[in-house]
Amino acid sequence: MKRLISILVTLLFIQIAVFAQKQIPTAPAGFDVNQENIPHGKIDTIQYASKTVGTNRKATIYFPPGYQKTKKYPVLYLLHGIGGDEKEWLNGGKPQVIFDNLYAAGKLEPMLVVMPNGRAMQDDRATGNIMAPEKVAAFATFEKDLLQDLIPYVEKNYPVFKDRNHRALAGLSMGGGQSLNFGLGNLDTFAWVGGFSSAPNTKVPAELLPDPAKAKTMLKLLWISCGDNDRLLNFSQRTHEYLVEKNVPHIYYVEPGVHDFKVWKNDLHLFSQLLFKPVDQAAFQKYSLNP
Ligand code: FER
Repeated sequence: MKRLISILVTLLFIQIAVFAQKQIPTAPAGFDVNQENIPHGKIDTIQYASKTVGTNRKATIYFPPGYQKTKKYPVLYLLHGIGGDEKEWLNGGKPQVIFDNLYAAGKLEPMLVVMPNGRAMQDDRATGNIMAPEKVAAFATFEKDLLQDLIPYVEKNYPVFKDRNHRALAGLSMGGGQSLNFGLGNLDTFAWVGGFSSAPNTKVPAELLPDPAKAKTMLKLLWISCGDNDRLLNFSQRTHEYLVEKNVPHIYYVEPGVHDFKVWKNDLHLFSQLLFKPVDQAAFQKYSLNP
């Protein structure tokens, strides 16, 4: 009996030790709660002429607290999911609250955040059958709109840096697939890439990253995250496995959760703090459950 108890106690301690070792970072309580007594950023809607679609298209934009036209900023392009539009992040994720809080804590490099409509077609509203083939195809068409219409518009009209080291691309679900596809497919344009709960539009790994050596030298940060109970986890998992096989440094962050804004807000909180700062690849491990 004594022996049994001592075995059980030992097992308990091993459990505790393993648990302690495998804590992954998560956003602290209150990270997404509006605080009245701190400086707040500003939100605006912009319109740009899209040659790709042949219409004027909308995007929302968040300016950091203390924004000054005489300064220069890097830009995060932040993409929505299949049921969303240029307002989805603002409505569902309140990124302005997350960012305001991070700025107040001195944890964010000042940046503009542009939230476009990633459904690049004439009627780009998220109405009717959002899974209709032509609507899904419009998420791929957005690559051209982003590169040839939106980014040039932003860089012509706002005080921003115009090089790859100062452009980040990230998104949730369909927007995560877009970010991986367009980001890794256009390494000359983006150095910081993040896919949150990336959807089935994510290219298969060998197409996504045909030249791992090039990606390795060019990428500052490649972030892949997903909730552990998300039915789309396999798209992140297979990408991660390929990156491991090809030795491409990246963060693979699997967190408790499903396919929802609780996960994406946590991702945004963690991912945004890494942007446009010196990168410590050794610290990537702390986001992973794998030793
Ligand atoms: C699919 C399942 C999910 C799909 C897209 C999604 C195009 C996208 C989900 C989202 O953006 O939240 O089969 O096919």
